[in-house]
Amino acid sequence: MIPSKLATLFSLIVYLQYSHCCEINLDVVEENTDVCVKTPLNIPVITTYGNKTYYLEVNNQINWHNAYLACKQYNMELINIDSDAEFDYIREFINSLTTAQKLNFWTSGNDLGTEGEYKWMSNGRRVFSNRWHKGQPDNYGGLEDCIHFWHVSNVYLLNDSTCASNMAFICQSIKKPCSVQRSWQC
Ligand SMILES: [Ca+2]
Ligand SMILES: [Ca+2]
Repeated sequence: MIPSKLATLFSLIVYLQYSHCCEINLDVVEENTDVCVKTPLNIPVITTYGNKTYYLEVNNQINWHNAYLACKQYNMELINIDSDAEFDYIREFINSLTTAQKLNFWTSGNDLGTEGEYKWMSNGRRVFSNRWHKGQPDNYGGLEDCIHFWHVSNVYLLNDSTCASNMAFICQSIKKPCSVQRSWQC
């Protein structure tokens, strides 16, 4: 076999052996998978309030639609906020994070269905909140349909923004985190 073909064959063998390499493998312990939720393993920031468990994704900033899908992949929901007390708890928790983690966070609130009629995507309920930044929601430029925790002047309150913006996000679940173990394929 000529050297070039040998090199191609070798490359193919290496690819087949390591093509899955360096992907985090979520090995969720099988027990109680129907009553617990898989939590992602890349340094999750987790807290609880009432019967909810929250996962704050501070390592990846993505648009609202992808944030919604990411939470679904974790068997969770993009956060809905049931009360101002819940908002205040989440805000205080975010304030306790490091400076680098004090990001803008997507919620599931949006008026994509009907302009000006804000609902939580996770449960379909209307958004009733007294925790808006002054003058918000303003549908600025006619382009803002998704609600997020907005960090302005060192204060977190709600704002509507363009859904295509990339932000951190918060997933929620009423299920408890499963036992998980971290493993690498190579
Ligand atoms: Ca809007
Ligand atoms: Ca706005």
